[in-house]
Amino acid sequence: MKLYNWQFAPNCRRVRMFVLEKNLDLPAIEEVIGSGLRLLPEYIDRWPHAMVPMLETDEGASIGEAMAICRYFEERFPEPNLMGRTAVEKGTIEMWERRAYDECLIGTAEVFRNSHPEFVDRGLPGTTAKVPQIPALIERGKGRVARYYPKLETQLADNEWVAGARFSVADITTLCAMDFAIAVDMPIPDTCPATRRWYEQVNQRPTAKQSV
Ligand SMILES: N[C@@H](CCC(=O)N[C@@H](CS)C(=O)NCC(=O)O)C(=O)O
Repeated sequence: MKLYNWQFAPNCRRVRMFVLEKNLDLPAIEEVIGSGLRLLPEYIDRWPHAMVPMLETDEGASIGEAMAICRYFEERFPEPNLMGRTAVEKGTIEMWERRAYDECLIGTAEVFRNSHPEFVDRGLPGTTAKVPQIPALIERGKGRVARYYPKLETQLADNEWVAGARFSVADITTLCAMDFAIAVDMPIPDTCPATRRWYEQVNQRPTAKQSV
């Protein structure tokens, strides 16, 4: 088993933290990022989807998409459960996981990719075609993250963890997305005390540091 990885990338951290929360050793890691924050050409030849993370399984399958890789581990190693047991729990966890990804992680990625000098003509991942940066997306991404924080705050004011009473993959994606937002200068607002309480709590888990 091998994980094709970019250590800084929030989507790769989602997988690393998930595996560590399963009390598993990380798979062999191959770092596939080269100079200029570009994926190595030999990796793109191997995986034309041109994104990380990607897991090569013991069965010889190649699985991309962080949540698909997490699903693979959840099915193979069901305990501890991180994706829900009942229908309601599964739906609720997926809902909050997806919100963290769409609104916080993608919102931040829009800010990062459309402003960073290494991403000129690389406005989107997943292709070697030239995709120009669009400066207007910086403000749009900031607005998306700014609107996400109060939604999460409302949820965390009434719940210990992102999807309810117990830790789940929704907390993992939320932490990875939020640390990306913080790194891109979109910290937790002062108006979000429950989110700050959660952030401190989730950071006490050993996997929060081990996955960085
Ligand atoms: N939907 C994918 C997104 C993966 C993605 O965007 N990966 C980024 C790193 S976080 C990437 O591969 N970037 C390569 C590049 O920028 O060239 C997932 O959830 O895994």
